[in-house]
Amino acid sequence: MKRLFFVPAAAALLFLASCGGNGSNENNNTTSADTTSTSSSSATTDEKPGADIPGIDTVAVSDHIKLDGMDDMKYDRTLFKVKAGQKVTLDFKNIGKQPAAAMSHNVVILRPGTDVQAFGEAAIPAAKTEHIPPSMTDDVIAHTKLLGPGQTDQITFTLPDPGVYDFICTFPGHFGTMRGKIVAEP
Ligand SMILES: [Cu+2]
Repeated sequence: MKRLFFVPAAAALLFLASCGGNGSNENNNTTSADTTSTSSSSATTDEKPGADIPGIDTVAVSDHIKLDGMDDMKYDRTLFKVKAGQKVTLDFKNIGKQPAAAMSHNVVILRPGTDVQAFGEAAIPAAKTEHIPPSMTDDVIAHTKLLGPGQTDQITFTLPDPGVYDFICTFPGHFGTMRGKIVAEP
């Protein structure tokens, strides 16, 4: 005799709280990392110094350049083009109204290859020399006086070789925004 016990299976219902979707829809990867053909025509850079500077094509060669310094710690122009080996006259004016102790300006033209950041930092404590750092005068092609509001200065200089020459204002805190380039053409 066989007795079959049909044990009623206890309906053990296991609710597995499967938190499947964490809703991580943060895949907004709009980074189009595919840089398409950065064709750098490096073959022509030897001929024209500064050819890669944006807007350089619209700047005419001149031997007399004018530049203003303003109360918003900017120059009115930042790009010039001259002839290497030719005398250039620079007329600089501080057209601002802030007192000289707070907002003076100059123009310091640096030799190509000068570390502009290092020069600007070295100039900060050099108040006795109108913020031209004595230890780095070899890097200076020419510079104006340090001008208070309404003052002007005129200098002449010659950029000896073709190349790109940075110029900055060395009044403390200014060289970050007051900087530009003079391209000397062959
Ligand atoms: Cu300045």
